[in-house]
Amino acid sequence: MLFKKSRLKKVIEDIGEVGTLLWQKGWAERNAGNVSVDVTEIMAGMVISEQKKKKIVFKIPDEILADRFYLVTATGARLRDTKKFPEENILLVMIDKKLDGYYILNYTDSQRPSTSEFISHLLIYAFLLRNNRKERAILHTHPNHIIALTHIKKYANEKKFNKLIWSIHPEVKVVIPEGAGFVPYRCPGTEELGNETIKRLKNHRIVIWEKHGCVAVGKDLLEAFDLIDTINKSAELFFICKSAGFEPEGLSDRQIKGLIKNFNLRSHV
Ligand code: 2HA
Ligand code: ZN
Repeated sequence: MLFKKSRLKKVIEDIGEVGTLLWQKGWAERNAGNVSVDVTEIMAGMVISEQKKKKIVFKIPDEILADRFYLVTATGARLRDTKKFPEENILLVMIDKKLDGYYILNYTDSQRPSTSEFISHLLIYAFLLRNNRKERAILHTHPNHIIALTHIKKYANEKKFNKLIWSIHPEVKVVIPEGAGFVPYRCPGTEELGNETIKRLKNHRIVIWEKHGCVAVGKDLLEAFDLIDTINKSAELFFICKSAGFEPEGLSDRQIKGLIKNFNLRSHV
C-alpha cells in the first residue's frame, strides 16, 4: 500500500492529526476545509501501480506543476475522518504533464476527486515554486472567530484587521510580524479566489478569506495550523471582552513597538 511507505505515512499522519485538531476546534463542520501537501520529493523513484491510476480532467493552471505529486483531501471528505479512514479521504495525485488533468494514484471506486478548492491549492503551489518559497503544505479552514471578525465592516480590511489582532495579544505580533493578507469576499472554489490569494502570499503566510475562512502555508501542516490558531485566539479574546460588555483596550502603538524592538521582529516572508 502506497500509504504505508514511511515518509508518506508521516505526512498522512500529519493530515489525520490536523484534521482532528480542526474538528476539535469546531472549524471543520461537515466537509468544511481542505488540506494538501507537496510530496514530490518523497515520491521520487517510487513505483506507481497502473491498476489504481485514474485520470481526472482538470485545468492545471501552470506548467511548473507538471509531474508533481500531492496528497490532498477529496471533495466532500470530512476532515474528522482523515485519521480513521485515510485511504477514503486523502488522494495521492500526480499532475499530468499535458496540463489537462491529474491522476489519482490510490483510486478506488468510492473515491471522489480532489477538494473543491483544488484550483486555489494549485495556484498557491505554482506561486510557491516560482518564488523559491520553502512552504510545502496548504491548510484551508473555517475558524469561527476569524470569520466573525470579517463580518464586522470596521475590521474587514487588511490594515484594521491586523492592527486589531496584533493589539489584542502580543504573541500574534511575535509569531506573525508581517500580519495576515486579506481577500475581500470571493465565491468559494473559484480561480478568482485563488488568484487574489496568491497576490497576498507575496508578503504573507496566512490569508484571510472574508466571510468564509482563511488559508495558510507552512513547511508542514502543523506549522500552517499554528498561524491560524494564533490569529484566531486573538479574535476570540476580542469577542470575549465584547461579550462581557467591555471594549478591549488593546496594546498601544508604543507597546507594539516595544515588541518589535525586544524580539527583533522582521517578516518571515
Ligand atoms: O472543502 O471549505 O471552501 C469545502 C470548503 C470550500
Ligand atoms: Zn471553505
